[in-house]
Amino acid sequence: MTQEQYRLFGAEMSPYSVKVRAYLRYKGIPHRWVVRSMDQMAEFGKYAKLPLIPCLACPDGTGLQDSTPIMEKLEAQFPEPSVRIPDAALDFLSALIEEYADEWCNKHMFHYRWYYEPDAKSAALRIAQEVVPAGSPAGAAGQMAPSLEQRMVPRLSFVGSGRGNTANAAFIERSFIRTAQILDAHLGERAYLFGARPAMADFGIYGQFKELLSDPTAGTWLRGNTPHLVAFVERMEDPQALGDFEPMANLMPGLSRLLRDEVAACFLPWSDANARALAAGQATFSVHIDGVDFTQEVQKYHARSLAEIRRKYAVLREDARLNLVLSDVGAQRWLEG
Ligand SMILES: N[C@@H](CCC(=O)N[C@@H](CS)C(=O)NCC(=O)O)C(=O)O
Repeated sequence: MTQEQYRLFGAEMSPYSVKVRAYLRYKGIPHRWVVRSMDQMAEFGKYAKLPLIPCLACPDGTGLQDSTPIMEKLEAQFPEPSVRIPDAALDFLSALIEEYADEWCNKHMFHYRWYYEPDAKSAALRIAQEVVPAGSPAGAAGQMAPSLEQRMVPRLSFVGSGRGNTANAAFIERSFIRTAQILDAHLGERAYLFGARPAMADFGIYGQFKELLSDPTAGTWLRGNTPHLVAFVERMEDPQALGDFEPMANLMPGLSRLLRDEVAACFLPWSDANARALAAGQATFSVHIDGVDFTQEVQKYHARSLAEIRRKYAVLREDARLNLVLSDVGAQRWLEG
């Protein structure tokens, strides 16, 4: 390893880790991928303030965490090839879809990974295989997997899912199928979400769908129903610019569907209700979306990221083209906060 190299502590099973890895690859930033296995915990601990991956160890000895701020910070240092879109309105939509992917498509991902027993068993074994120390005896991962599964299944409640919570589970699956179908149609006409090169949004969507694709139930459905989305995930493993971003008029038919039916109809009202409940000191909250009363535990992190996307919108509040799109799809009121 050279002194100048970044090291990305992550895991193949972590959507935010593979998201940042794809970004580093696209930018051509020299880096080394380090699986945060049990024998890397001490090294990881030198850089990570929170026990979360990804964590980027920088050549100056500092550590960065949280995928979106990591990419924003690197973007300032390594401007080309840019993942920011010169059209400010489209660039905001890219940030909004990235936020949607990180915070809402993660519900799809986490639900499918742990809700059905065959998926949970498969995920637990694959995670165990990644984290067991090098040189462990054969069978060590298999021994570790059941306890991992036992620890993770109850965490379905963090995303509002849970075995026995059939109403929420059906809601999350409907949202997943709708999202995947909209993305598939949109990606049938272009290589990336905003045209012939990747933007911030692409990395967020890729991270969650790469994981969904690796899990038995969701992966089988995606392979059978959404070939363009599957090809996109494969392309994003090592993304290359193939041309330019497209103008707004070309992109809006597909993006409007995603923004209307998912971002504005489900994600933003849910995130707004979560932030309000947190401010009111509640432990759980309920919100009526997509014809369902969706109830779940309040989550602190989502409130912070909602505040951040609202801050980004406030900067562009006078952008008439952006406001037209956001009001047309029903997203504006949620962004005004
Ligand atoms: N908002 C964070 C989320 C990071 C996160 O939730 N990471 C998960 C894995 S995907 C994690 O580290 N969980 C605890 C663990 O695996 O030990 C980001 O974008 O980086």
